[in-house]
Amino acid sequence: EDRFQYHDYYQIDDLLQEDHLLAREAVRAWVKQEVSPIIEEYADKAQCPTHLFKQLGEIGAYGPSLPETYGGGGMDEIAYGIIMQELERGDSGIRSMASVQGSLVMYPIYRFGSEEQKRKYLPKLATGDLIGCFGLTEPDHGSNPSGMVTNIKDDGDAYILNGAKMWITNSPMADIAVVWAKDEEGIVRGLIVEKDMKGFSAPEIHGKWSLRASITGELVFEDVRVPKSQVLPNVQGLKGPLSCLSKARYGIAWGAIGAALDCYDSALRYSQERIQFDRPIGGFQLTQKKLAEMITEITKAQLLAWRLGTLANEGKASPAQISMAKRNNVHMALEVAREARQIHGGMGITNEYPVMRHMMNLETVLTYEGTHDIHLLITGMDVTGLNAFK
Ligand code: TGC
Ligand code: FAD
Repeated sequence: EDRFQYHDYYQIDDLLQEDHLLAREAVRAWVKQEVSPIIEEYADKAQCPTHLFKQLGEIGAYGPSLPETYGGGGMDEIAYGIIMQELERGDSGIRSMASVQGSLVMYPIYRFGSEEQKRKYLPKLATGDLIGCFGLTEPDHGSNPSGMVTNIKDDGDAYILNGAKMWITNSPMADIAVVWAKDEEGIVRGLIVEKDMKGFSAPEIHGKWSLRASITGELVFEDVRVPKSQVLPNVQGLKGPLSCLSKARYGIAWGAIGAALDCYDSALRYSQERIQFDRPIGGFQLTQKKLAEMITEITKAQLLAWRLGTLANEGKASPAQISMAKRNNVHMALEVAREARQIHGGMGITNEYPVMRHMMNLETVLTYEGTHDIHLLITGMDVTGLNAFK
């Protein structure tokens, strides 16, 4: 049973608008009804609840802050963040389904695509009638995507695409893939590759102990003939994919708070109900230290996300500010999950409670969209002006 109660220790809700709160209530109710009752079973079986792709479209989880013209939600960046938070309260994998579709597939097509591409793909992506994935990472190039070897060669009215992508969320299910590849001059270009193009396959990656309810795969391109009309015309270079990552990282900075809140809430309730030495374990100072530090860190993360959201609404959130929030909030959530796991004692390692699942999920969230250490180096570069990568 989903007994989740929200926690807003610093009355941050007072800083939100009516439409933010309405969006939150709607997504929270959906998660409670559609995600919580099934998520442990899907995670246990390492299966993706694919029936939720359409439903996520119906609740407006795909591109909530993209303009309505092509099916986006027309809301602001704070609404987008809040929706990601509610989804990740359910499961990081469910939030992943939505952040990939909205920020990594719809956003690049919206921002860098031709009018024809926007009309063809965006409305169907917004409803979940089409599923997309985003291929940047390669087997030998993860943190350093500029080293990518996936490439395109000119062939008249098409490009011939060769290479492979690794760790791609949704890929085995996807109808289209936004793929980043180098042209003959070594310039990174974006292409929309369709599932049935000859020479393209997307095998599933098995054996994950994390994000088990999310489907992950490879993208393999063997002389795939991609018409030139499938190239995103309005961007060249790594700033194409990196600007999509900024959008997704922003959503994750909010999303991770959802996972942390679920763990804290479960631990708080358990600490009040679980009796040892004839008293609730929440009465022991050591348990209180854990809970007090958890809510302090959650509150700090909520304030960071809110301020980042107001900057994003003004178009002023810098990539380095987004990195700081992604890194801080995901790490915070992982620490909260670990402490919550301890408070639940032995029960904490079972799927009777959500904490171990969140904890395992957050190990991926700490790594994808730029690892914990890569974001630290981005902050380091921003404050010193010195680049540790080169
Ligand atoms: P660098 O020379 O720094 O930058 C190249 C160009 O890009 C611009 N730029 C950005 N633009 C927008 N947003 C950002 N965050 C940007 N970061 C950089 C930059 O200004 C430059 O523009 P220009 O005009 O001068 O060309 O590039 P670099 O090769 O030195 O890279 C630096 C580094 C290490 C920070 C970057 O490579 C990086 O962020 N690495 C981490 C890779 C990563 O995050 N991969 C994520 C893959 S996708 C994923 O994980 C999806 S999971 C989704 C889910 O399931 O939820
Ligand atoms: P590596 O880059 O090999 O890093 C290994 C370790 O070395 C890390 O700890 C890292 O911090 C450290 N390291 C690397 N360089 C430095 C340095 N300069 N200084 C200090 N330390 C360094 N990618 C996509 O493109 N699309 C997706 O949809 C997608 N979904 C994903 C889903 C899952 C479940 C997972 C696990 C990953 C996904 N990724 C996706 C890939 C993800 O973005 C990469 O895993 C991530 O960028 C790290 O790359 P890597 O795994 O190759 O690790």
